[in-house]
Amino acid sequence: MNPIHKKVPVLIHEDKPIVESLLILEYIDEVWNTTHPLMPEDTYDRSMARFWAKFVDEKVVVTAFEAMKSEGEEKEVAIVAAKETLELLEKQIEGKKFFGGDEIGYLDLVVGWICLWLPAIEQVGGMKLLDSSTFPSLYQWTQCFVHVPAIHECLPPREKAVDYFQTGLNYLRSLDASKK
Ligand SMILES: N[C@@H](CCC(=O)N[C@@H](CS)C(=O)NCC(=O)O)C(=O)O
Repeated sequence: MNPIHKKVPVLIHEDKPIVESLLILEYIDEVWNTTHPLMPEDTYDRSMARFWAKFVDEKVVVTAFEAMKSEGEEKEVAIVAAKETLELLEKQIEGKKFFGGDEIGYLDLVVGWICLWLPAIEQVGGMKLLDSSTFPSLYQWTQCFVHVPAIHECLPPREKAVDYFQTGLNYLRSLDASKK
């Protein structure tokens, strides 16, 4: 269903596959055009939401993974880089309940992984990236987000996420060891 990247998620609708998480969200928003749209109504706000979604995908996710898997001095540098990206997100959520305003929207769903995956990444990487004193608004947002009933109901258990990243890290380390 995803012959180019061979990755999940894939949404199958009317026998046709839709791939890439961000595109899937936009597709859902357009097809099931509900009274509660995910995307902002204003054109400029929509392009900003897409900008920050891309930033989260390409920078926040990548720097957090890098901080988890690196070691020694490299890890220190990677942790600083990861915190710099979180700082930029912190500025985006300051003074707001959700990225989408009073209700969760597209960008909240895109940032949502930091409520489950990030703590697991931190645990496996033996480091802390998102703490409540450095990033009070982002931390507060995580608390609001996980308490939205629709989110709360479908959060997988944290141990599953920890297992996932630990297995991935062990695999990467075994590849490194076999190269030496
Ligand atoms: N940019 C893609 C990333 C998808 C992705 O990395 N999926 C991972 C799981 S989270 C996957 O399918 N990995 C399997 C593999 O790489 O073989 C998206 O947002 O949908």
